[in-house]
Amino acid sequence: MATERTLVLVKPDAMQRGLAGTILQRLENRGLRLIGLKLMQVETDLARRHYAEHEGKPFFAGLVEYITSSPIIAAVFEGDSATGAVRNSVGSTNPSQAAAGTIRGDFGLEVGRNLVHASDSPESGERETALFFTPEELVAWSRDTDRWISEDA
Ligand code: D4T
Repeated sequence: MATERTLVLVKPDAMQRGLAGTILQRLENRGLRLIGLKLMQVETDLARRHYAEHEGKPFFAGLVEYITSSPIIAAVFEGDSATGAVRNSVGSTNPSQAAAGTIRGDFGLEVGRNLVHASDSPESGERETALFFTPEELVAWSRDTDRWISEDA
């Protein structure tokens, strides 16, 4: 299995609702390794670049307004097949259709308040990580528990 990096954003609604710890804990509990973490206010320019693929869509302006409306936490998780694992834990884009047991399925109701962002491919994970973190802000480390999480560690 390939080690991947994936960017997670704890969005403004999750921050306002005090769900940041719960969301990060769920991902940490899976065995993914946290290698970058910051609390930040996203400015409009960064929001537009992060969501560039959605420019021109009817929900784009609302999306930029939402992600810049309150501080967020940006996190980078690393692990075997991290992208798919995080997406599965996050659940479907629209929380009303997300499976119970996922973050969106357990805590959300609407697509415009879907609590968390997760990179949709390893390539997006690299691109988005570089938008939110400098290389110096990422920490390479190993854990004593890694061999209990991955056969290859
Ligand atoms: P993000 O990027 O926030 O992790 O969400 P997803 O990867 O699950 O979904 P996405 O890229 O298709 O959508 C990005 C973002 O736009 C919002 N959105 C999306 C919306 O407000 N209305 C819509 O109709 C769609 C498709 C929600 C997530």
